[in-house]
Amino acid sequence: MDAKKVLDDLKRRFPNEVEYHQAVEEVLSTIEEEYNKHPEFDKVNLIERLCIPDRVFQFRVTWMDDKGNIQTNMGYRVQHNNVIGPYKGGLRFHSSVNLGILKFLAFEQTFKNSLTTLPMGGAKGGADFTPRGKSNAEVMRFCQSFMLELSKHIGPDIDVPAGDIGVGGREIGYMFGMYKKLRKEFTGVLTGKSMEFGGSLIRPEATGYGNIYFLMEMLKTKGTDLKGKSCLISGSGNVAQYTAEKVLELGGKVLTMSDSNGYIYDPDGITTEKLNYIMELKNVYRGRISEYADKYGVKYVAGEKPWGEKADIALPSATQNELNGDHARQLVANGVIAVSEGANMPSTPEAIEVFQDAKILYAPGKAANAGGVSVSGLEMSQNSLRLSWTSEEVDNRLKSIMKNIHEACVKYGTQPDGYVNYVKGANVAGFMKVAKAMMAQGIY
Ligand code: NDP
Ligand code: 2IT
Repeated sequence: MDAKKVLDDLKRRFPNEVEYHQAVEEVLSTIEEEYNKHPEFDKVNLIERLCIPDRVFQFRVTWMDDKGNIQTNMGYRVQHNNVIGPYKGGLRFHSSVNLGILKFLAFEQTFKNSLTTLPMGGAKGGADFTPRGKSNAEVMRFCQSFMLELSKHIGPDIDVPAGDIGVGGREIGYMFGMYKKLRKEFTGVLTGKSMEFGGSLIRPEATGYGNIYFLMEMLKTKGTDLKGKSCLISGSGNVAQYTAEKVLELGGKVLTMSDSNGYIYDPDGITTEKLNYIMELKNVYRGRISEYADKYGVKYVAGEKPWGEKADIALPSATQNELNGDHARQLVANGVIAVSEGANMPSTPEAIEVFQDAKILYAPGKAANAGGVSVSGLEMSQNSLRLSWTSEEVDNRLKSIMKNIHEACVKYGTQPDGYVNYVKGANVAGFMKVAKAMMAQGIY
């Protein structure tokens, strides 16, 4: 593999898509050795075919706000690869959304979904629309207009979207309703649905819980667990909330949570009661995390990330590139023993290098946060069966999937000195399955 040429070609063809370049560069640098053991891959230019999405849809979304003004946003769906199953991946609604970000997310999703062992290809979509600050009626009109276009490209055996930043149960419900009306069919075309119409138990919890199940597997390799360990969590959305819930259940202490304006630091730890307040604040009132500091009289740091605080474990659960080299050095200096990513690509390449040089436990998002899409896969199975499983059944399957992903990382990522490079492990394991399926399906 000529990794430099592949990357240079991508940069020439898709200039300015920096997050996409970043994600591809990380994967190429870690799979190169394994790839080169298979000369048959290079003969069919497999790597370039795997790096470039199968197709990309872009469309204008027009909707009317509550004042009667006509608003436009850009909508997208990136269908990256479907060799192991229908395209699958979330929708992100946030003002920062652009094609480069969605291409990085769809690329990552392909490897992540391969790791889950379930039959799902990779995709991602969304719009540069932020639900925050909009009324329910505005969000509904936006979702309906978005689905008017998206519905042409998705289907239960074609492409199955779900949530991501800015897209939760409310948005999925509005989009599902519109798809059903347009197509006159009731199918499992979206996951993350409410329980009343085909959603799976544990799907809201799955990404956060799954990250902690993965973390527990990593800690086990060091003969330890979460009891008495302090954790820094960034974000206060879906992933962060259920990460915190599982940390508390397993005896850990949560010191911080954040949003895009700043973070709160609670030296006594966020208790279950305080977490319930955050859930209501964020999911019902859609308020700011600073209100927690006002209510409980703790420190709020505006405009900063929580990574300067001292703790045993860091769980980035907000967004990409939210933890840089300086943050990583600070965490390591403060004695962090593990970093497990709930968000997608939250650590910069420099930060990853710092963690790996310090030989701490470091799990990349595509392994550690795969629990969300795994339970989406289980939701698809339940929809196909027209049955629903109990919480316990779904949770047990989630636990065993996270354990399997951990084992795959150890298998492919253990270095001669015994250190597990989870980035390499996840990338190689995810890649090999997709590559073998691509080889079997011919050149097209
Ligand atoms: P939510 O929209 O529920 O929450 C996002 C949280 O991150 C909010 O606290 C938000 O703050 C904060 N945030 C968002 N953008 C930024 C930014 N640019 N800078 C700082 N903070 C930011 O999203 P999720 O919890 O679902 O997603 C969080 C991460 O987890 C994302 O990286 C997502 O891709 C990843 N993920 C999500 C999965 C899922 O099933 N939902 C599955 C796997 C990964 P604010 O309210 O101020 O915007
Ligand atoms: O990044 C992710 O894995 C998600 N946002 C979840 C995707 C899904 O289809 O459940």
